[in-house]
Amino acid sequence: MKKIHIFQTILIMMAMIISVSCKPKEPTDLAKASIIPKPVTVSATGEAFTLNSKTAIFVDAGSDELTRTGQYLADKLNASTGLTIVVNEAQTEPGKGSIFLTLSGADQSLGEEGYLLTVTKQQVKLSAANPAGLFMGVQTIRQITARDSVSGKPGPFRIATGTITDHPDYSYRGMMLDVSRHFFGVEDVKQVIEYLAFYKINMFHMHLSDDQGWRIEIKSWPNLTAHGGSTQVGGGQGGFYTQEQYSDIVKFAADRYITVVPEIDMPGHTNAALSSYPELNCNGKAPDLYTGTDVGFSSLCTKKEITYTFIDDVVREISALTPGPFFHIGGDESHATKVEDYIPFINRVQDIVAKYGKRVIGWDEIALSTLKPNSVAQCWASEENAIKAIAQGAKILMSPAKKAYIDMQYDKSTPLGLHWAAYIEVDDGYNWDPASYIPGVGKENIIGVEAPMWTETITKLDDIEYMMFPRLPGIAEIGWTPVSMRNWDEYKFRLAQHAKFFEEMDINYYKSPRVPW
Ligand code: TNX
Repeated sequence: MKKIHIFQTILIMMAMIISVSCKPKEPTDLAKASIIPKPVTVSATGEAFTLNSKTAIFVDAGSDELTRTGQYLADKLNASTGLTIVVNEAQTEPGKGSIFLTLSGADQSLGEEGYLLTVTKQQVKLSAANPAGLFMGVQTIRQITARDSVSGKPGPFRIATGTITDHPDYSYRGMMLDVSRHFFGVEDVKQVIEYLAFYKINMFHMHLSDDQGWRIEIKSWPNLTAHGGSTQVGGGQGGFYTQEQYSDIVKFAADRYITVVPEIDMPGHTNAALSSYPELNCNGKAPDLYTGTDVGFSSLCTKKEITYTFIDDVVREISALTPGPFFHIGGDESHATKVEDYIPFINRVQDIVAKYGKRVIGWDEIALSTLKPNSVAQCWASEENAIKAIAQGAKILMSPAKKAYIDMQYDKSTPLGLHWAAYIEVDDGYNWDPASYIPGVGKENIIGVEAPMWTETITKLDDIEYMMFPRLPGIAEIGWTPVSMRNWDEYKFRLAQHAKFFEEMDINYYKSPRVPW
């Protein structure tokens, strides 16, 4: 009798445990959603919109651009939910069960990239003043679509109800990829761009030339790639993008509201070009290709006229393929160029870039020259140069190596990366404010923030992922979310929740001990 009683009790307890664990964990509190970057305002209404076989996406009728963004959302949601959501053009106001992307009636103060997301039990409505804003809002929808069952079976998927009003703090939120030290093919680059989109990064800076390799076809100077693109750090095969491939990357990025910023580094970091064309050297002799990792030993011959013909051709050809406003001229670590040669060189190159309708960005050393007021100094090392740049009316792009360099090792034990600037753990990379980092350089001087990924030690996509994740989401939040709303002790829990996205996207990420995964 007693035994039976105990047995019954155990059974009841087991049933209770099972019923508790099978109970849907309803994501009905929008305020608790782990969105990165953190939106400006979120208000929750405590219910949920359910995605099911009847869910459909609607976009304003007559816009291929909105249909494309709608399809992008459908593809992403279908991949994660297993549903087959389709995209329709809205002839009338769509009703129950719809996810509606619209530009009509939006508050213009949302700006270029802002959006308003209103979720009720009946409908998800995303509105924005511009298509870019809708795309940003789509990323939020992706991040708040949650599986509400813990039974292990797919779905049902839900979106918690409430309202999000959101817009970025800085207009330039970027990542740089060095494709020169090690070359990365078009598919790898597109994968990186896809990751950037998820975190609302809107600028992709491609470091297309350096001592170790020239990576973009220039039709008027074909040996740059034929010879100069033929190897890489360590002596491996190298590679380059044809103009068609580069345009394909630019288009892939543009479809995700990401602007490509091409960089041709000069006058230093030019051994690959110097090795391809002897006439670019002051002594007329082409050096051998270089596959080491030293810096500061090469220079275009600043006194030869052919150098400027060369630069004109390169800037002209690349600018013609680049719809974005910027052309990055490098300008860093020109230790092999005398400063009295460097200054007039940079001045003249700024004119060439202006001639092709582009705005100059250069590493902070360009502030030694006479900057055009619309030029941008990318601050990586020298605070003095940053001050010099703003004194000339130029703007600053913040990439301080001690904080924003995602090629730095996380700590002594992490296998990839360098540490000349710092070891940058995930919290170090998050805990800084671009607008108070350099005394005298305030928010009004800064266009935004960028995380450079130099690739001396990075040889494959897996390595890029390991260095990007989970630091890149932090840079994205620094660029998007006002500093007053940022706090590591709160962010780290949101970041931990993103492990599920990393896993879904098959990202090789660093499981930092500082993040409560
Ligand atoms: C410095 S940062 C460089 C690059 C290296 C990088 C490695 C900058 C403008 N120049 O040439 O790749 O350090 O972290």
